[in-house]
Amino acid sequence: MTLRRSYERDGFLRLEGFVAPTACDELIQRAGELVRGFRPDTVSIFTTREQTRTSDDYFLGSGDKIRLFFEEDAFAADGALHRPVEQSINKIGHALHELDPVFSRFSHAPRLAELTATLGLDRPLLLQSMYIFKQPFIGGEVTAHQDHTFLWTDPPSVTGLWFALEDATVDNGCLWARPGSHAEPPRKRFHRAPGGGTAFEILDERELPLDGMVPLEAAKGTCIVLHGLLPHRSSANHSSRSRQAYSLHVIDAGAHYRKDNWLQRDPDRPARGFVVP
Ligand SMILES: O=C(O)CCC(=O)C(=O)O
Repeated sequence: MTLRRSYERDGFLRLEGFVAPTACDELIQRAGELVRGFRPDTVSIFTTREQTRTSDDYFLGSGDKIRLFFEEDAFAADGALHRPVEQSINKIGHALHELDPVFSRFSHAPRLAELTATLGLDRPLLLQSMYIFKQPFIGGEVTAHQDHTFLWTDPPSVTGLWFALEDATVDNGCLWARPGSHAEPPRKRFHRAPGGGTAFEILDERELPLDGMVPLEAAKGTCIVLHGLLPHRSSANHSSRSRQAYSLHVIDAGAHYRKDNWLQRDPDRPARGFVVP
């Protein structure tokens, strides 16, 4: 079966050995440098459970910047960090792919353009990048969601390229999804609220089904491609091993990107394709 047919059937692809171990290590090292250079004047926590937490200006302004977000469980009751800052960050988002030279080089590799062309994205635009630490002991759960909820285009086009930079297993919080469930209609749409902050527009009251989800364990170097309508989740990491991953979200330039999507860019610096002019 071709890659395209397999992707259309399952809503995801697991491409083992897509990234060389040395390239994974280069991204891990660079993310470490960014964290060590972080001097927080803003403490923003990333969680998929509480919508209000994601509404702060630091988050909403991060679409074309490099910003760091803390783990929810990083803080003691008195507000102090339990652990050093490098073990307390949930993720870095959301424009590493264009602002950081190391991540930009990785993200614009011709192989990624070839992959998205194979999947049928005619005019791919790199919209969002995230470096996800899934820290040992405190790495937070990511509840079941469809990426289309957050990066809405008409028609749906968002496609996730998720790279395991370390082995991702059930123990340290790998991704889970049910093959074929990208046929599920979108349940909700996350958008900027007219009065400020963000809100969910409920389109279908039913919860996303968790039944039948299987662990997408991924050895270091694996690329997992995720269809924008595929419900997926990951558990909290209670193990002593981190589960670092880099995730890129690509949309099709031929699809309409809503003006009230949470991620907005400086109009003078629109999202670009794989080829840097
Ligand atoms: O890495 C994770 O645990 C979740 C990532 C995810 O949901 C995504 O990249 O769309």
